[in-house]
Amino acid sequence: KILIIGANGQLGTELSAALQQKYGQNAIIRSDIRKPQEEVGIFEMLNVLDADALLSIVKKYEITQIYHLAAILSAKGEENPIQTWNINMNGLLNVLEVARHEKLNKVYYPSSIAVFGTTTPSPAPQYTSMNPSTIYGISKRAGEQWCEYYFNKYGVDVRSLRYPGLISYKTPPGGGTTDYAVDIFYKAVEGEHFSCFLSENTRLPMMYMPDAVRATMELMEAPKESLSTHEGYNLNAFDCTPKELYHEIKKHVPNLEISYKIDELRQSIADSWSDTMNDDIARQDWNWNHKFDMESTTKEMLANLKKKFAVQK
Ligand code: VAH
Repeated sequence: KILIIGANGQLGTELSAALQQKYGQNAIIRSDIRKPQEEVGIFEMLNVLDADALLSIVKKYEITQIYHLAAILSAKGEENPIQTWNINMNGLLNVLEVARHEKLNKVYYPSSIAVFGTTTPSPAPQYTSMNPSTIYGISKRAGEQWCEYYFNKYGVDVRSLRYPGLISYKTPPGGGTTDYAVDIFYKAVEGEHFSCFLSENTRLPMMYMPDAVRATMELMEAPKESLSTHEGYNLNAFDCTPKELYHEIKKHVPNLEISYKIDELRQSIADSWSDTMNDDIARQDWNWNHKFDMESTTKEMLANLKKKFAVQK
């Protein structure tokens, strides 16, 4: 049985659906700190800081794998750094400890381009200098190292990916720096003006959610012997700037207008991240290959959001 912690989030929602699709609804226990809008399958309220509650869910459902997706993201995390550290770090440690003691088969831990910093070259190599500037990034880098440590010291098979900014249409993102790349599609479909909080030439790595979900499942299904690291694998698809994305969307939605209202905090965070990543190690170790680029992501997002809004009308 698989426990998903943070199942209501932007990634959690879609990863839960994909895992239920593959393993059946009764094999997946979704959990989050608040109830989801619509209940799909088995759901348990869970605050990952409550180690006892976590252990009782693991025992109740005979959990063998945990996908730990709960965290406070980059921009939001800067509002209360100590709380962000507590949730992101102690949440992970609770998961790693229960995995060790209950001898779980596998654990999944999402990392991010947020582990990179101003000393990281671009394209960011798999092994490189990392001095993250946000508490979110610091917690993700520390988390990666704890994962490597628990694998080497206790044999916990924990696996991780450094995601780019994720673009999706099912659940809005919360508190990230890359969220402009989701919001622009919503504004395009709603026929509204788009105000961008990053400057037009801010280049960031991006990925369409179906690629990110597939990468996660392929990594988790890869034979353990093929993995050369239990820190976060670099995972790359495409990179773009707000200006490039705007002009790509405009090909399909000619009347979309954009203006720029820079958010200093998120601009400084974005400027500290690498423009793009080298993901050769993921391609070598477990045959990673992205399917969506900026053009196909744009087509998919517009088509799916139009359907979503048509239904809601
Ligand atoms: C954020 N979307 O912006 C998240 C992610 C790539 C960054 O971790 O914080």
